[in-house]
Amino acid sequence: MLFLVRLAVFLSLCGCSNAQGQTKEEDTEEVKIEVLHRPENCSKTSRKGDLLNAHYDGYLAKDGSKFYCSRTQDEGHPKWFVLGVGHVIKGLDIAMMDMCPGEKRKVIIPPSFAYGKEGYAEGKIPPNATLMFEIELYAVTKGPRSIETFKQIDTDNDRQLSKAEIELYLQKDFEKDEKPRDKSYQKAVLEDIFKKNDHNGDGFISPKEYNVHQHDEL
Ligand SMILES: [Ca+2]
Ligand SMILES: [Ca+2]
Repeated sequence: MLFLVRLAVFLSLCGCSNAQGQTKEEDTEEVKIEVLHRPENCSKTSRKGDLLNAHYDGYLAKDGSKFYCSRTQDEGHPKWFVLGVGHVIKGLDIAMMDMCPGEKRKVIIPPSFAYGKEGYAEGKIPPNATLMFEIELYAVTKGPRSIETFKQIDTDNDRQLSKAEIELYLQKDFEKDEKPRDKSYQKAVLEDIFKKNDHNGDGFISPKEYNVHQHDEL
């Protein structure tokens, strides 16, 4: 089951945008982060590609009205999402970096990092709205696109994932799975991964194509 989830995320992340950095010169607006509470014991912090579990409340900055509360949805379960890959608005991807489990933050997100000129949800978020979020992070787990996973797949350590390396990784994952899979299914999965991730078509998946942070000691 875990395999299926991982695979689904692996496959679905192909078209994701780079949430950070690339649009910096676009404007001078920035995401403001205020740390409300940081646990004393903070051994690991959130990074791009990590799977996060968090509650967040969203408010319109102009009048403080609440437009979103994760606590009132899904029977109050905190939300799971992969950080830094566009699963949430750009501003939240930025605001939740380097956070430790148990940390609380208040963040101000300008419209260019939120819903922009268009607004969202039929005026629930009006055009050009600055948003304020209160975030409480519960858990940080290494996501499917972590640097650890990349290194695990890259058995010859040349910073490129070859078809053979990914095939081996899939093979191990399939073996963990209860149900036996035939070779053709595995081959189809492999082809699909390359179709969606090998953007320059050189037959390898680079760290960039895999979408992990370049400066994470690769
Ligand atoms: Ca390799
Ligand atoms: Ca490539």
